Amino acid sequence: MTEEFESKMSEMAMPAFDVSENEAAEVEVTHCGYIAIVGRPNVGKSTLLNHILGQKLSITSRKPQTTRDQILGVKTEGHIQAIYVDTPGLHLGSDKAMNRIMNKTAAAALKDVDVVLFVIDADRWTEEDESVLQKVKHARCPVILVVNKVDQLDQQDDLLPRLANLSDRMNFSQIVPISALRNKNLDRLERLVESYIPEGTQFYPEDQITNRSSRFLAAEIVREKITRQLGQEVPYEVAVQIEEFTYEESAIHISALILVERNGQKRIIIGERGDKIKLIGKEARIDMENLFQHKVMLNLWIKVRSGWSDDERALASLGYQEE
Ligand SMILES: Nc1nc2c(ncn2[C@@H]2O[C@H](COP(=O)(O)OP(=O)(O)OP(=O)(O)O)[C@@H](O)[C@H]2O)c(=O)[nH]1
Ligand SMILES: [Mg+2]
Repeated sequence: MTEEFESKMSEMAMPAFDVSENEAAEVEVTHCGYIAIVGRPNVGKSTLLNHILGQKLSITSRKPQTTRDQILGVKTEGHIQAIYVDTPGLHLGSDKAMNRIMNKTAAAALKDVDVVLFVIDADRWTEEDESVLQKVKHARCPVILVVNKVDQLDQQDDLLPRLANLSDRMNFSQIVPISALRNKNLDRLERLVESYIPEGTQFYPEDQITNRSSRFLAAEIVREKITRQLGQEVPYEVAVQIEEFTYEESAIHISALILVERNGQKRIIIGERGDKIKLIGKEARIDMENLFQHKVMLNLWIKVRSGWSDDERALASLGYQEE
């Protein structure tokens, strides 16, 4: 392009009348939409959300049933706001109150969204995936099948016949193979998601990344570190309550109470001479400092309250409500 041509083009782009900056902003078309991330436990839903946001927001672990509450991750890029809804893994089995609440939370996310990301593990299709599929079929919006953990497949050329098989299960809008952990193909997935986000006013300011409070995020970080320390113990039998959260110029002071079901769990979490709880505290503090961009002073307490994860009243007091 010659300079002369460029300057002519910019002249042509000038408005014929004077529009102040504010008025120009008002006529800009914005997009905003909700995207539900669903799937059975442990397929990598929260990892996917964190990598899309480029920030660790939702906790993850090798154990199933890590995510317990719905959590929103907001990504605003220019005129498009994508509001991702991370959900607890939909699962079969146990009818404890906590399990019922988690399944309901996940199922509710399928309503009133603009796109559904149905996440599975590339390596296998299980009975639980089948049960999620039956729920997803009732969604009244496009469903994208996200085939995660492709990095774990032995031979990459295994993938095509697998994808062809999967496409027979339902009329998916698209099937996208990815590796959330290794950031593979996430760009493509995001562009695809954007194409389904309708015009609309943006709900969140552009620098807001979640609907959750700092207290909630702090409790989740502690829960993640504990879940990672517990062996075969059931992660949903641990709850964390923030008793103090005070912001000061010098540091944020946080006190967290860890509730467990059994004495054995308390012993594991404390560890020999308290070495485990120290490690949990240290790792949690580092994550909190990264998230809040501020120095954190963290205190941890631990209490046994048996039966709380099947006790409706105890659950309600911790913020888990059955409707
Ligand atoms: N190899 C590999 N591992 C992954 C990938 N994505 C997630 N993971 C791992 O899978 C495990 C489960 O990840 P999460 O993100 O906690 O899974 P989730 O679906 O949110 O699980 P729930 O909250 O329990 O329903 C973690 O150990 C992740 O590191 C991936 O692309 N490749
Ligand atoms: Mg999760």
